[in-house]
Amino acid sequence: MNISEYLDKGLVIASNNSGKVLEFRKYLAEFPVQILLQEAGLEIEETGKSFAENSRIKSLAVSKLTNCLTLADDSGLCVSALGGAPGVLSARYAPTDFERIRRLLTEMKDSKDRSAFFSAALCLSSPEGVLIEVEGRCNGAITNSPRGQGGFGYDPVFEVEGTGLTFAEMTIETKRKYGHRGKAFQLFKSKFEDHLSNGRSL
Ligand code: ITT
Repeated sequence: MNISEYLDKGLVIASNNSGKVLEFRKYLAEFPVQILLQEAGLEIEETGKSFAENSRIKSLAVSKLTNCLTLADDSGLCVSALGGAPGVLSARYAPTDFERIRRLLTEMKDSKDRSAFFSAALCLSSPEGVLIEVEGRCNGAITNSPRGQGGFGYDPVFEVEGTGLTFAEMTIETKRKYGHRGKAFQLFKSKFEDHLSNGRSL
């Protein structure tokens, strides 16, 4: 099957995170493709040591399960004063967004160095294998307390370098411009368009 034939069946977003799914829906709106979601509650074990490895694991597993083209995102926050933590364990840092933020601010309490970055690794697979892998990064700093109502996850405590705003104080369009996922998607988009125009067999 070639990529267009697969796309006729839709594109699965391999994520249980509604914040990520909302961003991808916006990003993919310019492509004439039906967005599908993976089965609710499906959990693929993330055994990788990097965002890229985990993204590939999720993308390949869900693509094989659904027999559809599948886009996965593995992302997280790396904090200098915490030696890069929570990193690939960002989702497992505590049970809820609220508790994850509380733990982060508690562990950062006395740190003068607030620098941190977000990374997002995207992987597109067909059931036959990986097609596209890209990664985007956004530098910033951990705030002393949460600010803003938008976004999801750690957004209220991450101030984006050069903007004075947390992700939660940005519109989804501005977050796309500066953010790790938006930057990764820009790289993804040009590769995806190449695949579509070449109509390659997969
Ligand atoms: P899926 O694996 O099902 O996609 P997840 O939330 O478990 O969902 P990850 O394993 O990639 O996703 O964990 C990423 C963690 O980092 C999770 O706690 C997110 O809320 C957080 N995160 C990722 N991108 C973020 C963003 O743009 N803003 C704020 N927090 C983000």
